[in-house]
Amino acid sequence: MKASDLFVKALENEGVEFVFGIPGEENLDFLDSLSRSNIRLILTRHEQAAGFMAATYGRLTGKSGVCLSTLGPGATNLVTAAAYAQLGGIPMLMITGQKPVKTSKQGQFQIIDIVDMMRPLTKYTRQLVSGANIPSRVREAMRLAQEEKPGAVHLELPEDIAAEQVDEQPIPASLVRRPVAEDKSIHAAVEMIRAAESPLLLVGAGANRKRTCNMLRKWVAKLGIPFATTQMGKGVIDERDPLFLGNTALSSNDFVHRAFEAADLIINVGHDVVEKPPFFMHAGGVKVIHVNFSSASVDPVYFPQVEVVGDIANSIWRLMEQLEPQPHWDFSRFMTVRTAGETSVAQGADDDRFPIYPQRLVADVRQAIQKRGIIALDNGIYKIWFARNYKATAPNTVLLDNALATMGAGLPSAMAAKLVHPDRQVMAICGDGGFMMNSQELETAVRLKLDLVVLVLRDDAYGMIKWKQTNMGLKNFGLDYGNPDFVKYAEAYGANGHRVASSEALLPLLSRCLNSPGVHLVEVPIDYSENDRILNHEIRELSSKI
Ligand SMILES: Cc1ncc(C[n+]2csc(CCOP(=O)(O)OP(=O)(O)O)c2C)c(N)n1
Ligand SMILES: [Mg+2]
Repeated sequence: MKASDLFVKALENEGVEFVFGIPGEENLDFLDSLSRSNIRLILTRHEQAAGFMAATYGRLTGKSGVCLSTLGPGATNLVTAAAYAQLGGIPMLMITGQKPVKTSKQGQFQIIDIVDMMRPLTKYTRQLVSGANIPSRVREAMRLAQEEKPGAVHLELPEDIAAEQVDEQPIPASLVRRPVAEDKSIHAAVEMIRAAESPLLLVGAGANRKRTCNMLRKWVAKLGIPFATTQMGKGVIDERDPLFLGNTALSSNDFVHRAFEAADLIINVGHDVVEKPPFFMHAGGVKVIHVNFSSASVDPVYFPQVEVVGDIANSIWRLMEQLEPQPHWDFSRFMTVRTAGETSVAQGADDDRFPIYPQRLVADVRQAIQKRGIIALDNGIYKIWFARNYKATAPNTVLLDNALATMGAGLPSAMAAKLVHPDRQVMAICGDGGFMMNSQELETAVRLKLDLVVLVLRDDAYGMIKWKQTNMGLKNFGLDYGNPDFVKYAEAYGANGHRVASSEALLPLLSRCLNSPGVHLVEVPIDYSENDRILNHEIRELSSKI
């Protein structure tokens, strides 16, 4: 058998369903092998988008997504997606081609050291130097990508190795269970939680795993300890729960931070310092129990006193078994904060200004989309509004990136979400800046016949940076641009283009697009004029008064 056939068999053996990417001539044997497989090739228009799609597949399934590129320029285009998966704790395998490694008549044309380039961005990066090694290399790469904390891995398959004759077979995955926390750490945590007066549960990215979500829901129901979410922990527990205190979209000075200040213990589940800090620790301040698959990286703003390291679902279950609600627990201050926070979050939901007010946009999207519908956010100022105001009702229904926080991932990740969940409504929410970074994938979405809604929030600027610029007291400079006519732009791709013309028109238009087939781009003119006043000043002032 051809080594590339063995490579594809090894991927089939791992349960791979899709390969996202753009082949080059160095991948042609691999492509030929793929043509005889049930694995579906999803051809994209930029490798970065293929990488974001593979990563999102990994995020939603827990199984490594796979992307493909050629050598040199194709592989360098994967770099941002590698960083996205690696920082985001998302399993993803990148396969890149290479010129023949044994003999080649092309000098150094297109050759850079991709294996080395991927080193700081991956858990594992290797060149295949013999077809016989394919089974072990693929298994090892997949094992590492998927093991907690998941991340990116890379294999380089040179042309001559892909064409070798081999007779090896893939290596089946072992039966492996995640290690569980040691008894004494559980005991220490139980004692601390029992003795605390006002413990608070914080749910972060690492808790967004199926078993963990179930267990945490039971935990909250049994113990009645109020909880907050980080941006990437949204949806683990339904944010409509009466014990939900708020999301840490901002790192400080929001209502939810008043609850952090009132807590004497934070049970921090699944957070690590890669995500923007949800709160800041200070010497002599609140105590923290770190519950995660791996130990806490110490940081000036994060240095927990107790760590429960091991499978999170198991840890939560064992803590729950040993704990009962304590009569001395006092959550009254949390509940005051909650009430004020909920009022603040509801403000502006019915604002009828046009261009659309961000709070109105969040409220209307929430109303239009199903409970299990998925929103995939790009990066811009609206991400803060969605994280803060949008109530996530089911796990992994708010796909946002608060780790690399890259622009350009909104549309590709929505497309991958639709491939994984064809039965659910999916909406990409992008700024005009982030959308234009991978807007060429509209062609891919149309070709794949995806039912997808793509919101493009038009402020004709890199709004998020303008917000920071204003906050720093600097004059408006260097962040405004023009835009194409988005309706025509969508239509040029064979998608449906819509423009919101008034605030009342927004909700019916969103509903209509979500409920009709095809790709719908909706241009939403957006009013960011109050971002600075509200996010930097009003919230801080009002929350300090409660
Ligand atoms: C790839 C990349 N480049 C630059 C940035 C820095 N950055 C963060 S948000 C932002 C502006 C986003 O503009 P837009 O997508 O239009 O969203 P808006 O804030 O205007 O709604 C920039 C430049 C980034 N996060 N990622
Ligand atoms: Mg913008």
